Amino acid sequence: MSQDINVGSHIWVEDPELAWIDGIVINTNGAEAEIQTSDVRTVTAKLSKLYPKDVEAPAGGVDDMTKLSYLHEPAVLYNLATRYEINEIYTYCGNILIAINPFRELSHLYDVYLMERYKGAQLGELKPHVFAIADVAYRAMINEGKSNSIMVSGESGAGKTETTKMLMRYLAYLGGHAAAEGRTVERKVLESNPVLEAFGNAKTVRNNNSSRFGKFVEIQFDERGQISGAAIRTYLLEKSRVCQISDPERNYHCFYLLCAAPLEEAIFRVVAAILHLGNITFARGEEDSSILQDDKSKFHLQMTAELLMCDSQALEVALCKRVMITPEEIIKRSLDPLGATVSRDGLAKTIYSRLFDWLVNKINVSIGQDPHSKCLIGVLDIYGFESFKTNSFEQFCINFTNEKLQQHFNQHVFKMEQALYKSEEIDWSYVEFVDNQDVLDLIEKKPGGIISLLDEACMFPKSTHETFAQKLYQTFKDHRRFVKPKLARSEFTVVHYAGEVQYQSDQFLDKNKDYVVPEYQDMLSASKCSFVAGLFPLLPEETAKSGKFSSIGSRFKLQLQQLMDILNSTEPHYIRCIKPNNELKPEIFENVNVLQQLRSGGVLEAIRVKCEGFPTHRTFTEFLNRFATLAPEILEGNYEENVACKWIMEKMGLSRYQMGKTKIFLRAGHMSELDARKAKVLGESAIVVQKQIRSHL
Ligand code: AD9
Ligand code: MG
Repeated sequence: MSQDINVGSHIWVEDPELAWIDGIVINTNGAEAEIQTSDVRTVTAKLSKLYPKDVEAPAGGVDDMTKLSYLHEPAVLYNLATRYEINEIYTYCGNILIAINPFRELSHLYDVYLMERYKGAQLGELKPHVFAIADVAYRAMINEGKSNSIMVSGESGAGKTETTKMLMRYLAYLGGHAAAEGRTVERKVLESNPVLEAFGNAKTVRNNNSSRFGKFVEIQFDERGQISGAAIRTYLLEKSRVCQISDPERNYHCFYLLCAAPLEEAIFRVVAAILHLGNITFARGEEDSSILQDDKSKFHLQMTAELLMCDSQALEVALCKRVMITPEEIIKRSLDPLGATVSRDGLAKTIYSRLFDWLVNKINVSIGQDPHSKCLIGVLDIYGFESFKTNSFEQFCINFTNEKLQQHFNQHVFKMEQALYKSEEIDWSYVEFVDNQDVLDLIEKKPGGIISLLDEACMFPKSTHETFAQKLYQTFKDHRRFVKPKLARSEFTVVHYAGEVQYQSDQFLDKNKDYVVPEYQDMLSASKCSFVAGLFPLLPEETAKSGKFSSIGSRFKLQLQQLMDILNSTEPHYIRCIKPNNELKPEIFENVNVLQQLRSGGVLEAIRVKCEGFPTHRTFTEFLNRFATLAPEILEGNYEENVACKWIMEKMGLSRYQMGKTKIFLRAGHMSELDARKAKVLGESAIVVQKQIRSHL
């Protein structure tokens, strides 16, 4: 369907700084157009790169993207920006809620009065809100007896954890008990937040209270719809933070809280031990061995041993020496100072992650699960897609998670579209659906995916990150989602759904090995402090001595699969959090930054899926109100509304649209074509409309 390009059209044109700016075409020349932008500049651009602007769009934006006449990138962005300016931080995109961090208290948005209003309200009846999503999930669970889940995603500092807390507060409000004896389950669930945050959150450059783990809270309900139990699952705590932090970032909050806490509690004993452990430094001893650097280090070693209630001699040996088991003999090898430091950090990380797991388990026991519960609402607060200057194994796992969730999301969006088409009884069979299965295969296929190859490399003693990378280059040289960067020796690039990410493979092997050195294991399981010993239960002889490594990657993959299994058994709801700027300040909306997040969060992908089908639907009445001028003759006859709509479409020579029971479903480009014709009819000067929606999304 080609269109005449005319002067006078309102359009969006790309802009290096603002991403998109609106303007009017003032001249055309072949495939080029000259445009006067709204900030009164004249620019030229290819006609094929212009998007139509809806001049009839309401001034304050629309609360649901599907109400946009043109569903394309600039319209979506502009709509969000307009709303953010007037403190409307929530917008729907169909059933997806987009939440833009206000970086200021909007307490009126979350009070009990508002909770009461959202209770039982239809989605769309009130303004978009997290409460509305929680309410829909709760109603669906009660009415259909089916579990629901709410997935909250977004980049660091976008507001996931705050949103999750809001959701949990609202669910506690809906499913709460009249205070019986003791603390209710919902109170315990809400109270678990500060504890988990103390041990799992830290200040980073992106967020002052950044969660360094993924969290899935499963809230269980009884048949009366009251909360009867809960379970918290956590994913991939960032262990390295225990030993490596760069200014101005900080370690986990608990290390600072410790300074204000009494030492008798067993948990803080362990936290304190980790602090002392970190202060032990090593100097070069005889040959390539290492010794404690000075008296200070001796003191810290002593303190660590006392706090962990283990033998200080054994601790020193365990730090400085390593037992090697060969088929012939057992050798005790000395570690050089660097090796001893690595070993020390390994110990700190292991202790901390065991402590964290213990805590999560303790919270779960304290809250209690309801074995009879049939329905649950799961709330997922998980790190969004990450692409930094250097990306290591953590980013790889995080992005793998996001690929998984993205597939789930796409399938859902597609299914919802189909459901709508079906309910309107229209033919949808030719709507195509392309998802990201190929990236997932690249990462997790067994055998042959990156995770499998990494495990193989870890089990083969002679492997290095370079041989691992070579193996990847060889295996995936023709894979369209894998790229070997130019001149790379050990880097590799994965073409993720949200963009390319280059990974540095140098620490992949080490980070994938989850292996507690037997010396540490023996020493700590023999601790006189039952709490410490409990963190290191004795392993069956065979596993302990075989030195067989357990792979973090494979275990994470399994955990993720279990999560997906739960999610797949639920009715999903999605909240996409957006961070409007990197200064963490209110009132700043950075277009380019937001667009990137809409892309990573799959919002643009969801729109693409919609555009494959029928991105614009209008009720017959709405359609006629807008376009009756195109066929004034219908006003004279006494036609059924749907007949009149069809008449207009046929008169305009547009096909491939569909008539539903109450709505007309338009393909990408139809709306702009109709608007262009209307403008012509209305006698406006010449019109340019370019439909490029599909090719750009
Ligand atoms: V991270 O991946 O864990 O680093 P989150 O969880 O996405 O990140 P978080 O919820 O911690 O971000 O939000 C960051 C900060 O933004 C909070 O500490 C608040 O100061 C601020 N924020 C987020 N959402 C809201 C809100 N709805 N109202 C007011 C908010 N402030
Ligand atoms: Mg968080």
